[in-house]
Amino acid sequence: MSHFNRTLVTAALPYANGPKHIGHIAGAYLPADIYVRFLRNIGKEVIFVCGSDEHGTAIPIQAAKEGTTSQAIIDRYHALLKLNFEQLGIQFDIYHRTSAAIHHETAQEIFKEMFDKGLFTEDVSEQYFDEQAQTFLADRYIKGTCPSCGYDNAYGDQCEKCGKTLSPKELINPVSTLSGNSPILKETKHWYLPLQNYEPWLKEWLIEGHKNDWRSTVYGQSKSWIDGGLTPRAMTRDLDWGVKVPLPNAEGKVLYVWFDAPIGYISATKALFKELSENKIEYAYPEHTVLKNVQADDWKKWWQDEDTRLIHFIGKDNIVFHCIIFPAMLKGTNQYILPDNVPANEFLNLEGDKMSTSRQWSVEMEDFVKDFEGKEDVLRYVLTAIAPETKDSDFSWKDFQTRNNSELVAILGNFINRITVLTHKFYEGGKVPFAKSISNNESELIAEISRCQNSIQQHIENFKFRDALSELMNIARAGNKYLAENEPWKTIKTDQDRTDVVMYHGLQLAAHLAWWMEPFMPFTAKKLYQILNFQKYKYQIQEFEQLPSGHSIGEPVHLFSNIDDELIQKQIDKLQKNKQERLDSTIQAILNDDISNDLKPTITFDDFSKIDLRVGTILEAEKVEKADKLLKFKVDIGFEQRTIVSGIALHFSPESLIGQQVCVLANLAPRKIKGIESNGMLLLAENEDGSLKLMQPAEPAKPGSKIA
Ligand code: B3M
Ligand code: ZN
Repeated sequence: MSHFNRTLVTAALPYANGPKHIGHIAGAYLPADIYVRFLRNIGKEVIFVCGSDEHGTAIPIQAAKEGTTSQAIIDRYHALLKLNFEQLGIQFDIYHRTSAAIHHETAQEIFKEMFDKGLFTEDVSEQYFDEQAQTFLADRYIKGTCPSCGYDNAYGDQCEKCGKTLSPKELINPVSTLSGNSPILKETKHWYLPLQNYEPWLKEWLIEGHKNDWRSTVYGQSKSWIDGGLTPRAMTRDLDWGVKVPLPNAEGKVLYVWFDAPIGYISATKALFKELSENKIEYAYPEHTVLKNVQADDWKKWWQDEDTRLIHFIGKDNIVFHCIIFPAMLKGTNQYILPDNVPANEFLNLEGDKMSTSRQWSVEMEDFVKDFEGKEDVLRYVLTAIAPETKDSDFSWKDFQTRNNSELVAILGNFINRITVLTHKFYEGGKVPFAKSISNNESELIAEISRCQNSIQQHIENFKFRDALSELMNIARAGNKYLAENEPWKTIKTDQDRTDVVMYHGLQLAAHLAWWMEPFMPFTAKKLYQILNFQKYKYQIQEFEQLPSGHSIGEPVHLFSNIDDELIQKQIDKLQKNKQERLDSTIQAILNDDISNDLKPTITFDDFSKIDLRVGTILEAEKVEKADKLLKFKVDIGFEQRTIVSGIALHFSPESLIGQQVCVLANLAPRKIKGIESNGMLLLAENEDGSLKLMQPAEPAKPGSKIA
């Protein structure tokens, strides 16, 4: 990688619609930060841009939920996210926002450019429209019954119950969430990016060109999208929140959020250079000269010069946008560079379950920094150690505690503490001793440190941060082993020269650790620099000696401290409490809404004994033609086989019911349904969410058995 020079790093722009959790940090922001810090440290020209994504329907929906305006929502969460990132040491060069004027201008400019070049197609289609609210409805504003599983509250873009991706027109009985009315279909015009036109180029650039250097998960997902065939994708929406479509007769239309959001990377870069050139912001890293004395126009070399590498850090749910759609936009304009790599991470689960803020099964950044003040690096360490780089991984509080206590405290912290305490004990003023003649042990130590360092660098350059971190810990392990084997606390009594050699080497190792740990644990590195009375800019990557003989180190301080069970239990309890509350409220909802009040009038035992319930076995099940909701069954009830028609086709596939046992009301008078005589009725339980469950004997029973 040494041949490249300039690198532009981006991390996904988080929606400013709520707090973000540690899964987001592990997914994109932390690996990006480690990468950037490392490049800065080795003197590469690099900038790191990010910002809040403040458009899309997510924002007005959150505003409605909180009973406030979209503007209030983005202001609040933009400030919160910016603060939380800072608190965790995520050091962007700029944290911008897509509501900024410079972003609106940039996004409109690019749209207009593409429009003028004839890169869009126009299409009129029918979309749901709420007559009362006088507005077209974004997919998320429409709810209805899922055609796949029958769930009543499915959204226009997805059923949250069965996970199926939907389009609003597939919903059964669609309802507008704005007014509660059924929406009508109305024609509307939109501009589409004909992705199919980019297919030949994508095959060459992505499928051929990035076969070997992109992560297989990223490459695989992108390739299967392309292989599945690309279709035109609407780049505009009927919505009143977003970047206005810069064309005449486009009132009430805004750019699709996934059109404008990635352009946010470009506008953030523009804003960075504009502000720097006007001296509005001071550059954070004085030792790093890349952003000194810049012109507003310099953003261009970061986006338009072929020598710049562009790297997008994102989570796996954003892959198609960064690997296919945004590159197609950039390619279309023919003015910008394309991403060199998109090291997307998989998902981080929490205690074995999917992390989710709305389900209150998450660790929010804002909570972590409050509950674990001063332990930001522990989080960075753990999230890197378990980074979901190749597959989903799991965060658990117990593991967090163990990694702190038996890795950070027991290995890294322990080494630093021993070497610095001994230095003060053995040498007046904590002075680094002079090493006279070295033995094999020292050569081995030096070789091991240098092996680890090369390996860390290689892993970081290949976006393997987990492996890089484990090699960092190997340096500390080598230090502990070296001290244990050479026992300077013993030799001090007999052999001053030998003690000096060992202490000298141990101290150099500590200085190396400070520099190499900085990308991963910047707060701790800072502490260690102080303890060693050393500075980052003095580090010489090619040298073993960092602290010359005679250099005085500072006072020893513990880098890490144990996390006790109580603190961890509190977090576990909090999660369990949330889970219990969620369960309770679901049960409450069932009790309140559906089950409590509508009890039918009392009947006598005689009335009850008129009912003849039997166990039946379903022998055949098929759909009834021209009746979406009906299924026709042949049911064995022991002494005979019955034909029964039931309105449950939206809930079950016929095949799944064959062979199942079910309770049958056997003496119901025959009824004709769609021309078929139905003899009896299948009994089902209806859940609070409208889904149905067959009433079955807990153990198989003989068909015809009486139920009483
Ligand atoms: N805001 C989605 C997300 O936060 C979206 C990313 C935009 S990156 C240009 O996952
Ligand atoms: Zn569903």
